[in-house]
Amino acid sequence: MVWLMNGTTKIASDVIGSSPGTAWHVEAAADFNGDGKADILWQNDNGQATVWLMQGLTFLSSVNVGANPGPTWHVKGSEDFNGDGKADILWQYDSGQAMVWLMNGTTVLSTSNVGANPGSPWHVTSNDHTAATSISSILADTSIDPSSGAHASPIDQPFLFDGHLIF
Ligand SMILES: [Ca+2]
Ligand SMILES: [Ca+2]
Repeated sequence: MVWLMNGTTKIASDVIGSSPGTAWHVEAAADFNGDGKADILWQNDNGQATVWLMQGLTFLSSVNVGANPGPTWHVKGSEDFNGDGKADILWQYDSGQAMVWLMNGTTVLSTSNVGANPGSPWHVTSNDHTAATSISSILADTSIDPSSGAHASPIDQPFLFDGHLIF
């Protein structure tokens, strides 16, 4: 369900789409296709992420995002990390490792671990700009294959987070 708000006043609400079932959880609302309108990011209990592209309260289409990384990876939020106007996806693994998938719409462009693993007691709790800033100045040193979870070759140049990626 979406409530359309004017400030803190609810001006309309509507149920959107059909229920995908209890295994699916809304994780974030962000603009994936750059049309200025929020879309909805879901994750299934089995790990699969899916985006509902939206036109206001109208459901347009449902697209699986990338390969399923498995149930040990958790979508933690969505934020435009590289400033291209399209939402990216922030993940955290059970071990504590954070990862960002840079997206072009619903297509995964690249995946990179974010910084060193702080350990399993650490949990990403928010995807707002404060959280993006809180992981600023962390070097990302490896990339990861979302299908296998295996570390791939190190990226050529480490990048710094400062709300956005700086290459
Ligand atoms: Ca959109
Ligand atoms: Ca982006």
